[in-house]
Amino acid sequence: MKLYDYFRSSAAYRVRIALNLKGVVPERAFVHLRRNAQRSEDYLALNPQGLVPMLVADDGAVLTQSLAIIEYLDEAYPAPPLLPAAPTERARVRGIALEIACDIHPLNNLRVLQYLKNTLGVSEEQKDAWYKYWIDVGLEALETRLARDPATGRFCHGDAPTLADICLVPQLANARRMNIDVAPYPTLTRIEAAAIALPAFVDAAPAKQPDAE
Ligand SMILES: N[C@@H](CCC(=O)N[C@@H](CS)C(=O)NCC(=O)O)C(=O)O
Repeated sequence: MKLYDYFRSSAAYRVRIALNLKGVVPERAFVHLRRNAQRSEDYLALNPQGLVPMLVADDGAVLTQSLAIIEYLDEAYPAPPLLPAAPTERARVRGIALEIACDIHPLNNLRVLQYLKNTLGVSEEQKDAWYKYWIDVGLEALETRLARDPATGRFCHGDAPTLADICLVPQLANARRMNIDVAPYPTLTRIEAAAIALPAFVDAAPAKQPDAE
């Protein structure tokens, strides 16, 4: 199994956490996003979307999209489970994960920011304001939802880490990297503190990766 990774990618960070929780150690390849390696001919031949992460499974299957990769890992390596057993609980966890992965993260992706700046000509300040705005809109809704829902426990769902926490931790790291104040999100930061006490989360952090700069 080979993971195409980049230390600062929050989508790849999700997959690294899942691999660590499962105790699976893949071969690694590093795709330097700042140098546009994701748009090289070789990489696009494997993944026409030009995004990381990508996982090439042992049978040669090329898997893309962090959530699909994580669900593959959960099915191939069932322990510990990353989704609860009951259908409504699974849907809740997926809903939280998708809130982050579909409604926050894509708005702040490198190619979107590059388009804003290089094609639409927005200033650095306007680009940063866009970044902060969409993170705050997303985190505010997630904070409200998790704070009032009794299904929230030590983690986003109950007392064990799930797909939801796997998405939350990289998104908060991303917000912090952009100097966004996370103090208005006490439930999210409480859950983050519980998660980053676990070696699987610690070892997946951007600064700990071999390609970290
Ligand atoms: N929905 C995708 C998002 C993947 C994604 O946006 N990856 C970013 C890094 S976090 C990327 O490769 N960006 C390269 C670019 O924008 O050119 C997933 O969950 O895997």
